Amino acid sequence: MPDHLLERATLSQVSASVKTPGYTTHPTETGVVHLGLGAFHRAHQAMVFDQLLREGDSRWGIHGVGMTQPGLVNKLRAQDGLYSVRIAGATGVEWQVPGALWQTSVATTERPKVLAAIAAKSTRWITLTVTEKGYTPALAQLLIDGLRLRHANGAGGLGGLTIASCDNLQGNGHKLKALIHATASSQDEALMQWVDAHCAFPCSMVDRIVPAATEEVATAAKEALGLTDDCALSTETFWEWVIEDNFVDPGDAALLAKCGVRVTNDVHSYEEAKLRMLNGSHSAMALMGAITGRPYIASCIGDDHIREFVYRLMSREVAPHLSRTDWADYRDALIQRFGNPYLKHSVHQIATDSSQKIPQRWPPSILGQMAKGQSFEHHALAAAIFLRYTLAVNEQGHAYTLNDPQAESLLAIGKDQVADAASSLKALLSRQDLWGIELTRNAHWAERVAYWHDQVIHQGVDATVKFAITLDA
Ligand code: CS2
Repeated sequence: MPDHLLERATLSQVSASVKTPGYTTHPTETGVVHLGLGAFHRAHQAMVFDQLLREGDSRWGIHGVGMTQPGLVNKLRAQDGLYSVRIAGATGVEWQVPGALWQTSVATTERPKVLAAIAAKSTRWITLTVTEKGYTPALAQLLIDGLRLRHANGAGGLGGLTIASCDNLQGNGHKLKALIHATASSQDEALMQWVDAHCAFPCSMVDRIVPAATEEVATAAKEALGLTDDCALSTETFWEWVIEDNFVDPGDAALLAKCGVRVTNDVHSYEEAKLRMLNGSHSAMALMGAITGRPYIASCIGDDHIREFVYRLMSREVAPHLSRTDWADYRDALIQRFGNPYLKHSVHQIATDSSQKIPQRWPPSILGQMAKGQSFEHHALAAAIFLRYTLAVNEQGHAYTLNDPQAESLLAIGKDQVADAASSLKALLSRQDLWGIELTRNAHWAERVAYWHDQVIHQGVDATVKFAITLDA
């Protein structure tokens, strides 16, 4: 097998079984600036834009911005923005090389390039996947500076932008717009008026399971492509993108819809179902897996008691508060998706930033159950498991790292939990940033988490989960 790198010059050598762009990947004029060039964007939105480019609409080439790490951007540059994606589902496996990534830059070291891209005439959209913890004043300042440049260039007739947050946050478009307004200085008043009048901030729900790249996938890519690909990704067949019908160019709605994107005025019901069912179960399983030594989500859902736990969590405690009525089908499909053997989705990857994820994923269901006087035992057990996770050592005695902006405070809370459970529980459950004000004041919640924590510490996670699913609560 030749040891050539996947790049524009070698694209024609890619094995015929692999779907390749089939259009000229354009070097400079891009239509979308994407902030947060992680695996997710490259296997989700970049593939939707690839579809639009395939249909001959050249306005969807991406300028991808890595927020901090130059490593991935350098690798992608060496490959002219090309990379392969293994798509695995019930019907088998296929490989595709999307071609939408035309330009790249790193926000920390190439800021002027990013600002110029936001201000460029050809740019129509900004999309963002900067993760939950990325919604900072620094992000807003980057956008404000880019928009200021665009506004200043506006004499030449530049329009506003559709700015679509695609992170797992409820009401993500509203949150981004509010953050920009809160960060803008008094000198930016005219700019903010222009932003309000000419830019659109649609809310979005995005869904596709895309684990971080691994060596195993790179090896499989070499086999499938006949070329070396240092940026190969693996994902599932399923994908969903639901976006609010709120665009600067109203014509974009029909174009996206044609590619399978759901354009609607009711993103909220999709967001809440996805965050609480998919992501809520993901966080619970990830923490269980980290403690019990299961490496992947598929290894968790593959065990009957964990699958039953997740099924009950979704059916009994999440579903009653959703406005999406087809939740039973959604739940069953999720359980299938979690079991996809190709994904090898690391529990430690999902447990990363738990302090930023849990607030969106669990409290709304817990509060919903409380309001109806219904049981929240599954979530209480999940919260107890989260506390056990902060011990940073699994049940086999192996230490693991807590990758979390709150790691220091969580480790301090968790370290004495075996000897002094009451203090750790009190410290964790009084954190309003995690649970919200109402839950921190709820004695019944605290009592149930303490009950499950005692079980987890003394019986272990598996025995406790097995016991929990025998309860009819
Ligand atoms: C996961 C998500 O890492 C995580 O926290 O729950 O990345 C999840 O895989 C995606 O939201 C699926 O759409």
